[in-house]
Amino acid sequence: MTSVSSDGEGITLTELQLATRNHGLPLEALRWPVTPIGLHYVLVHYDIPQVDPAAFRLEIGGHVRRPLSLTLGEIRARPAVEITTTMECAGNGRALLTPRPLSQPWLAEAVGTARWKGARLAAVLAEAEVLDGGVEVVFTGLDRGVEGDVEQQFERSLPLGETLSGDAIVAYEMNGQPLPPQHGFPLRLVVPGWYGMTNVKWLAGVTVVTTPFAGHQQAHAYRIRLDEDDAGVPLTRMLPRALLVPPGIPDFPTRVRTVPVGPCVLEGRAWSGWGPIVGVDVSTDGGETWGEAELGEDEGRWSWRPWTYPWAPSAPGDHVLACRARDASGNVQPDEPIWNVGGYANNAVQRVPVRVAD
Ligand SMILES: Nc1nc2c(c(=O)[nH]1)N[C@H]1C(S)=C(S)[C@@H](COP(=O)(O)O)O[C@H]1N2
Ligand SMILES: [Mo]
Repeated sequence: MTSVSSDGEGITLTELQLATRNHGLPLEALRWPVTPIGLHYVLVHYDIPQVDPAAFRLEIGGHVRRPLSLTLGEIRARPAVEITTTMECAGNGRALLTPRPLSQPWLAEAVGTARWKGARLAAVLAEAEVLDGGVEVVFTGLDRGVEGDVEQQFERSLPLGETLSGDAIVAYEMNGQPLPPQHGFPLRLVVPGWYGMTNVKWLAGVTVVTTPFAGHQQAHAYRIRLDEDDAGVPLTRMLPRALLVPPGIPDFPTRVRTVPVGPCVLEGRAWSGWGPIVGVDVSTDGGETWGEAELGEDEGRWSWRPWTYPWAPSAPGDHVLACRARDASGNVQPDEPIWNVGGYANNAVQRVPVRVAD
């Protein structure tokens, strides 16, 4: 059961413990089109497993004609694809909800973009020959823990159609290097456009099933539930979000920004799992008035899109900067979040207070 903070309560030790294990993208790292490995956000529910690559096998089974047991060498020997993909945790924005659901307390930084290289999932499944009657594919990680009083491995499923038609890969490289331990060494699933939890790390099992998977991460977690009695709807693709690189210089430790009077260029990136970004609006007065940002180069279907917005504050004073993205499916970012039990999918507009000084 997810519980919430009491009214006005600061971060709890439980949340702090998660926040020191997992980390976000420092927002200034939005400047890189592909996030350097150590700056990509990390989210691990249980412990990072240590995996012996020589003994490792990926088991593909369940409702298939030819179960496969593949070594890393056999997976690497297949035709490789490399995709640049923006990945965001479904819990991004959770700590800005009131009351605050008690879990990893993300603000806005649970995102990153990487070049993932691997073998096409659809090709691997084709080789195993999925039998008639298969409805979903379950992806099992090697990491084990207890969640909702249930001992489990981290496991999630996808509808069979998504796995056969989509761009999903089983990835063994990130930014040209073997996966680092925290990002799933030696193998992880990458499903472009879907929220982070879909991308099962330390992937060891791919199982075709004939009834929908009802494991904890599917049937209980990662659903938008408006209260504890609500069965909810599953989270799938990432809603649009724009983030800006906080301009100027930060105060230590509060991180309040100071920007000099005069012209500057605000910059950031925007993404959506529901279609290309078609526009980004920027406000320098806390959302009262908006102007349209200029979109930068399109770096590919699944990669975030850069944007810039010129600004020229002429006098000292306090401002609240804000930005919001629109995608080709007509989704826009809301001003206020919709509260839900798990604290998911809060893509309300980012607000960055800055102090303009002489
Ligand atoms: N096996 C396993 N896979 C996992 C997780 C996990 O805890 N165990 N966390 C998921 C979640 S919630 C997210 S947001 C992404 C984070 O991926 P990253 O740490 O590579 O950024 O991995 C997903 N895959
Ligand atoms: Mo996540």
